[in-house]
Amino acid sequence: DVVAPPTVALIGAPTDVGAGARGASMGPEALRVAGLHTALAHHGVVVEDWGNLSGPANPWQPAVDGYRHLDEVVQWNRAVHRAVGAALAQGRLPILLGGDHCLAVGSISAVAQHCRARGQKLRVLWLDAHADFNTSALTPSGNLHGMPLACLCGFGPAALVHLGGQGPAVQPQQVRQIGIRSVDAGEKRFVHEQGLEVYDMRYIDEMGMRHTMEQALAGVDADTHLHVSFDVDFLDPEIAPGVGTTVPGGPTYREAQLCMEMIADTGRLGSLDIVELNPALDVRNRTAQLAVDLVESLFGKSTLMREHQVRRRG
Ligand code: HAR
Ligand code: MN
Ligand code: MN
Ligand code: MN
Repeated sequence: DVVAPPTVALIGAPTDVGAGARGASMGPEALRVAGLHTALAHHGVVVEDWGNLSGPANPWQPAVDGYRHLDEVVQWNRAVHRAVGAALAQGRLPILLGGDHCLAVGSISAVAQHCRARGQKLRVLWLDAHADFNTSALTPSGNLHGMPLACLCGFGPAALVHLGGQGPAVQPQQVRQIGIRSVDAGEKRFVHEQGLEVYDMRYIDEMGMRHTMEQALAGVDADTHLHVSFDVDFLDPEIAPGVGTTVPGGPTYREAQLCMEMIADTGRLGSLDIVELNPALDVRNRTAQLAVDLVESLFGKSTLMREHQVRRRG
């Protein structure tokens, strides 16, 4: 059956207030320069560019009570929450162009509110080298890009935990973490304690990306809204050097493509974050180009070819 392609809203959030390195603030422009708009349009996706949000500058201060730049992070996330909520209310599929990963609090809290109001199930796929499940007590850095998933699950400063109204935006059972290979000691205990479903690199090595994605997508049905939070450092740094916190041993080009293709096959993608791209550390914008290439697969680049093959093979 032919499903009408979605109308996408690109929402830029040019900031690095949650990160440990400067430069992710240039992510939205780098993705535009790499041709995100035309790449999606090429696959029949209608694209609206909603431009960039604005917010406070990066004050580059040390942590206070376990958080760096908490006020600035809250302000940026309020802006993201509002814009992503507006896009969803207008039937758009929001793509958040980060910016660092702290922005997922605003984005996913808006998605969760939207799903709750419509009685839809929400599944969050967290593609990342890191678990991003630190708290002020556990963090080694105070950088809030290492804490967004904990905040969304109810563990963090009130201003972030309650961004989308009372109570946590998501429950750990709604989340699948994929590609994880750098978790701090206290964070690791907390991830287990909260029962997050983690498909780390060891799992992907042993079981393969196909089996991993079958597991991570199990139970996704016609009633499910899939949110993909794509931290570009998910990818192996050999192919994606343009990120602030590289960790060796990530998915290869084809593993990452297969991951995106299997998400596309569900037809349930409802919203997307592209975060942590750092053009200051990139090589001739190739990480941005790779991110665009992968997002094309997420929107069904391979689908026509596959239908053709399946038909031929009978
Ligand atoms: N776990 C470390 C910390 O909390 C590093 C986190 C780095 N996070 C990201 N996002 N790049 O995934 O400081
Ligand atoms: Mn194409
Ligand atoms: Mn992250
Ligand atoms: Mn990361």
